[in-house]
Amino acid sequence: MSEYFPDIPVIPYAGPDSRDPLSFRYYDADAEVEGRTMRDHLRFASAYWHTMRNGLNDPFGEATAIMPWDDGSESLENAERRIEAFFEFLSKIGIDYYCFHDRDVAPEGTTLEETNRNLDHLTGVLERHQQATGKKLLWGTACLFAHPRYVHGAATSCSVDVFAHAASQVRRAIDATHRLGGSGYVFWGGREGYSTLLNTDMPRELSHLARFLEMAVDYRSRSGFTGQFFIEPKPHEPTSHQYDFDAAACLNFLREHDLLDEFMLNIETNHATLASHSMEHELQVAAAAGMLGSIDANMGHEHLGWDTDHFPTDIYLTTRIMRIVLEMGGLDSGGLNFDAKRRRGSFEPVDLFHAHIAGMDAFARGLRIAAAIRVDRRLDDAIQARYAQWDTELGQRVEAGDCTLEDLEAHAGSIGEPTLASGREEMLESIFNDHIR
Ligand code: XLS
Ligand code: NI
Ligand code: NI
Repeated sequence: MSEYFPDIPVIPYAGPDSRDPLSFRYYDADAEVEGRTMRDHLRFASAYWHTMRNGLNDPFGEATAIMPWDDGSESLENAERRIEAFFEFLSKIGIDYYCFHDRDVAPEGTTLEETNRNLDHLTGVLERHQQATGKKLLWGTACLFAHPRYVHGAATSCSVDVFAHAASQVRRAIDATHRLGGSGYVFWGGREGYSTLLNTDMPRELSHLARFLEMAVDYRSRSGFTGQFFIEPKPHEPTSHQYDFDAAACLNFLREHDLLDEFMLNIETNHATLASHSMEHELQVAAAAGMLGSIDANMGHEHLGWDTDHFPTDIYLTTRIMRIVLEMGGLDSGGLNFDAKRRRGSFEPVDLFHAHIAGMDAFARGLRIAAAIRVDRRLDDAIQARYAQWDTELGQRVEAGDCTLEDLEAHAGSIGEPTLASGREEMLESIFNDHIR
């Protein structure tokens, strides 16, 4: 097997004083935090579509990425070479998992039959590389947004013929994920939404989306795949309104269609910010419902209103994420998938390493800082103290549903104007800052 990254070693952990950019300064895979290794807490995955298929073009300019292993063709040989390069990358960077769309790894053929054959073949190649390297599939998915047939949507297309194509694609992508032992399967509704209500029957499209997911659930149980299904919310882009707008909208949709037990959510930072939420908000909404399953780890740019998928290098962000993950006891079958691409100017192959190292080190720091915040307890105690009145007899009665409006009016009449304490936001931010080191 040829080497695709010949000048790059297996990236070592060298400690915070290291000045070698091709070393981890914070991510020490086997170091323990709260009794578990960093590797187990973080469950990093690399996204095949960004790492291997993103040439770094933007709406104003063509691809810049140098990919010596890729001849630019749609041949199966080229697809195999990319997979070889990818597994070498995973081995050298020390990432255990990956995620992919069907079309990232296998070219579409001229007939459905040929397309399926291509996917089967390349799934076999992925399988062999997994066996040889010990790398694992975190989740698979179907690309239901790139091909022109999905211009009006896939499961929400105005055409039942397109719906049928999408159904076939999901069936095959579930099969591939199953064969590769994937922990999960993601539904990101790429073009499930609308551009204008002038041509859209929204209730009809939404009911089709529900039927589509029901069929996937049915197929999963019949096929014997036991992986977790995830829905990935996103508010807009490419459509101006996506049906899976945010965590709350997804939960509502799943509840309405009695699908809550079959899915969890895969929350992505840049999608949260596009929805005008913080990532923390989205994670909290999902976690509070017991529905936080996995994370697409990236971040946007404060000046750009697009899913720029930058690598997550902001330690405040990673700390906030890891606080919530630790609080809920870990990600279980999910992971931290770097749904992230290098900036257009970072076009050399070595930048794939720098970018992942930056994200992994930022999460390792976030994990340690979040654990320290939990030991310190000042922030948790402040929240508890803030709601202390609810622990009184009256508060407990209200929470238990054992109170009427008249009871409360009697209480309000007897106490006069309530006394309130400060919310102490700046003090709490300062305590948070105590830990950022
Ligand atoms: C796009 C999405 C996509 C999903 C997988 O914005 O984040 O990459 O994660 O289809
Ligand atoms: Ni994503
Ligand atoms: Ni995204």
